[in-house]
Amino acid sequence: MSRQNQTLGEFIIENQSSFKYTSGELSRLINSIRLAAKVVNHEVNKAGLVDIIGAAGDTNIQGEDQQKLDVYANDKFIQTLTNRNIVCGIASEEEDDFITINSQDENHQNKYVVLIDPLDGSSNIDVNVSVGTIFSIYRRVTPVGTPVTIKDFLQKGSQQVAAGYVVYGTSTMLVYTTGDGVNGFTLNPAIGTFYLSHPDMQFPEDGKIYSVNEGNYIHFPKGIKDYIKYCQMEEGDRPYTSRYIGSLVSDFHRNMIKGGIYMYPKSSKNSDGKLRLLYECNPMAFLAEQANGKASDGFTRIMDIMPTELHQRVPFICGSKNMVEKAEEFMRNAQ
Ligand code: P6P
Repeated sequence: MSRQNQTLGEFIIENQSSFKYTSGELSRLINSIRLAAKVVNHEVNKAGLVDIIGAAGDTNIQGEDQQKLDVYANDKFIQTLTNRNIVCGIASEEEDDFITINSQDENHQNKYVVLIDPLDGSSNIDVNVSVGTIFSIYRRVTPVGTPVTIKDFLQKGSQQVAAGYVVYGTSTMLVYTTGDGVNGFTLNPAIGTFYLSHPDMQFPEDGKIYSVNEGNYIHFPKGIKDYIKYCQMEEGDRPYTSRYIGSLVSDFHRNMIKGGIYMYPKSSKNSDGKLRLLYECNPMAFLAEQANGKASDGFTRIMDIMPTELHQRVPFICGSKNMVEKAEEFMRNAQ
């Protein structure tokens, strides 16, 4: 089949054989995310017209004010994943603990766990800046037929079977990998169908964009400060351009297309950085590596980090391979 204008559904069916587990499972997993993405997209796109923006009047375990759309997106992804009867557990930025999904056949036969950041960058909603959903999928490690446990969630990123994001931007895109490259699908809202628009996405090995919140500069480790100054220096192809949207999915997506590096380092304010290992850094790291990019905490490959708790944070440096390696060099030299 010509890949031009291939729909997401056709792509999944055509590529099921490359998914090393039972063929139908990939379809049901990604299709449930596809459906939830369309439902959330519909609400995100009319934010401001209806009473769906603003604070939900509650805070999540991170101590962050939950936005109404955060809660809405969280509910929709959990509902859709539950209904497809393939997932045995879900962890979410918006949920204090993981959720056990009691499959219709109460024997817990479902084999997958999903970890999600249902609406990343939600502080941008009220100012009409793009936001995203991030998802990470593992096979459970405890015996099928028993209730899911925390062990099923605390797996290294290298064990992911699929990961991706939805970016609700000037267009809505679903970008994902199952370990066989990264492909991007753009939603045609008129008919509610995702079409393959960005086959085989690759990070350029070099780039000229750096993404970091420079308002935290004085709190950064010396190595990060030195690298930022390196980016700003008049030399060779530098200075680079600073672009920071405040939405990881959007900064990542732009940098993957154009070349660039995203950094959320630890600082004297955030001793482990801000981003969560399990449902932000690991899925983005899986995508980055599948797209010939790189992701580390400045010293260690993100996907090699052994998680110890559901909402743990790690410093995050991700993007074009040569840019990440240069930043790591500055981090090593500053030790
Ligand atoms: P800051 C959004 O809250 C997020 O998790 C990422 O999407 C984004 O890159 C970062 O935090 C923004 O954080 O501290 O720069 O506002």
